[in-house]
Amino acid sequence: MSEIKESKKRAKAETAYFDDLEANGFCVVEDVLSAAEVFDIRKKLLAAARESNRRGVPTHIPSLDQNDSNIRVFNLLDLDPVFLELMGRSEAIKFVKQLIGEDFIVSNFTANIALPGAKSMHAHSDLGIVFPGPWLEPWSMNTLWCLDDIYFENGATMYLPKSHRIEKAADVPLNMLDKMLSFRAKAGSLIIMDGRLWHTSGENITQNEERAIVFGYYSAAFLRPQVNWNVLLAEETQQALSKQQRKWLGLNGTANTVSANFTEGSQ
Ligand SMILES: O=C(O)CCC(=O)C(=O)O
Repeated sequence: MSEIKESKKRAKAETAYFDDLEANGFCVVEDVLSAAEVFDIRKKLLAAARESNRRGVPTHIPSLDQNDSNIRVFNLLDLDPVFLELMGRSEAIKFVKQLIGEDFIVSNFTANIALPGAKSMHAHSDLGIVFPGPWLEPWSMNTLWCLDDIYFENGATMYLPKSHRIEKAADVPLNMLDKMLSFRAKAGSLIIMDGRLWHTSGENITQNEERAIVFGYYSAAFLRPQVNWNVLLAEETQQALSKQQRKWLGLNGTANTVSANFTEGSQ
């Protein structure tokens, strides 16, 4: 295929993703990570989980999960540089800019590995966690890096269709769990999820299938991030960051007026 045809095809596909996001509050982009990348990142995620426990940050959080079959890994950006790379992957950032705009920050970067026996957490919208509402615009969004094939039986994330249109808590249906559907995606896919979409982790009812997903959560720069990167990132990690990464993590003096760099020195 000629280069022009190839780029027209890409532009058409991109428009379809943006249309999906607008209509459904999510889109699934397949084959973003190669099989080798999935293998490598998954291996590093398991090592990060071990290191997190070693540092005293447990991977089972009883207030989030009913049992220890959900392995939660927090502060991934401090645990392996591969996650800093994921944070800045152009395939994700183009959606962040489309949905939120140029002034965004990285609000959190975590993973959840659902092992057989994993149960669902409380249903929520990610924007609802950082902003009480009204939820009028996609001021935040999640990127779901699928490190396994994900589907109903192995606990794929479940979502409430069209719930990105819900503007206030009073309009969330009481029986939303009955109406939820599961994402379905191949390992290596990137799911883009509008921060307003209500969702929960699915139950893993398989005997021996694991479901690992890395969640990169971005929000408008005027919202406080879910975590305080100044505290969480080790000095060594912070020293190695690029100017761009520092900005996205709100590490500069102008924390939530990202486009104003007037207090920064040249780094
Ligand atoms: O693991 C999942 O499928 C969803 C996780 C989630 O929504 C969260 O950790 O806030």
